[in-house]
Amino acid sequence: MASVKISPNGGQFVFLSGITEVINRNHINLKKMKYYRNLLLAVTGACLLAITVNGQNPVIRDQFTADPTARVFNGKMYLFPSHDIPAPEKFPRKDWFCMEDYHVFSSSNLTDWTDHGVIVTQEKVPWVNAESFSMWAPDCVERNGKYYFYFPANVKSGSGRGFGIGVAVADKPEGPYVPQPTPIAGINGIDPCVFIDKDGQAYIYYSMNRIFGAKLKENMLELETKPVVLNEFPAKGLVEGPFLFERKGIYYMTYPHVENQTERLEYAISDNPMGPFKYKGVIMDESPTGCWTNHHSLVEYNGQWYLFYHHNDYSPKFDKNRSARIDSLFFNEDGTIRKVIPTLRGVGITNATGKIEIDRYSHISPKGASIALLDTSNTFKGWKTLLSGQNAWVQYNTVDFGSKKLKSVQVNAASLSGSTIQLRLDKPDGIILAEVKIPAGKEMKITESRISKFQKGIHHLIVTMKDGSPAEIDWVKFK
Ligand code: FUB
Repeated sequence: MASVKISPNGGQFVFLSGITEVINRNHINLKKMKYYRNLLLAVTGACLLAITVNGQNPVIRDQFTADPTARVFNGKMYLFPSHDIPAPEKFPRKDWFCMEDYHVFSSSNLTDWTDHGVIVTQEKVPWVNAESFSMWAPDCVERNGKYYFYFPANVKSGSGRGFGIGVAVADKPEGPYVPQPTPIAGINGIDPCVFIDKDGQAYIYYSMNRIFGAKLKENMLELETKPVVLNEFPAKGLVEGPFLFERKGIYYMTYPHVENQTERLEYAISDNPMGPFKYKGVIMDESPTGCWTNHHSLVEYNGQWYLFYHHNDYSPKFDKNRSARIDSLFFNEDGTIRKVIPTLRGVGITNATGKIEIDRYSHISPKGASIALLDTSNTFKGWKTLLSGQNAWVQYNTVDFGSKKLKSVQVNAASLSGSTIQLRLDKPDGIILAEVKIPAGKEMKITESRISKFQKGIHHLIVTMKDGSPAEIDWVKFK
């Protein structure tokens, strides 16, 4: 049976409507992939009309999305992030987090996300100080067909102190959500995480330098027990953003902690949702580029675990405007979590007939290849790939070329004195699908070339510099 061997250091997993296939460290069975791809198309075909195509990291590409809490409801992935915005005139702290509302997003394939719009805004919550722009990390859980959205915000002066945590209730994950008139009594904190155990007992966790935990009443709106500090977590270096989940009888408390310079994601385990917890290790190291916060959630979807986290991709100079990312996450046999190395490629399959943003690469040649923003004054326009040296390349994993012969390829690129690039399959010296001559010129231009050796199915795409002057490539698309 035909198979493709993929280099061992890519970490790419493929989401296939109910099935995930390990691409790395394994051989991909192409027949199986074709079957699962067709299944994916059949299942998602009906909803493709209403969605925006936004694969790769960051996953939401038209606004900032921090603190991503992901939850699976009714077989779909829902993303409840907080919504960073650049500080408006009326918000005096230009160097601080600034958030006035929440959106919710959903996806069936983790590649195409629908923005369902604003679900809660500071203007419409009776207890929230509507000038505080403090709608920080939220969570959402379902109980008995109702959706409970938990969010922290500054309380109005006179009605309490600092941060309260409120609840807004809906009949559907997309809303409409109706905020409760008051925040949960007895809580002063941020970053709520709500967990319902198998016996039906609900717990709320939150932070205020330390991690706190308490039982919630069945109505999900009031505390059943007084919050206590969960003492096993570091008292030195900020700890926040608790996220608790259960897997195979183990309760995992995962949290960002500043051990050194900036937050890294750590975890501890217990056999009880209220601990005591035992420290087990690091899930994700500190940001290599200094984004001070990292906020996360872990979720299993169709047999694969994912880590949702954030990074300041669209705001490299100001780390309080962040964007949600997703990478696959794996457990060892003994229940410990393997460290996740952040990727640009993220998760999901990319269709060959859409624009393939190769700057979200899986691998890059050690020399002669780099990425840069297309427009530094509007980062949401995305990035371009710069290929300068001969044989410099980028590899973009898991592109679906489909089953029908594709005849040509379009490349949006610029090259001052002109250059030739090659599109190869599966490895940097893999078969040449097409050669594209980028004409001399300063501006990006679409050039079309014929495909000489079409291959069906899912492959990794490699774009290599053959010769000529440096090239800037925006996207590649097959027809
Ligand atoms: O987004 C504001 C705050 O930054 C969150 O509440 C923290 O977890 C950190 O990500």
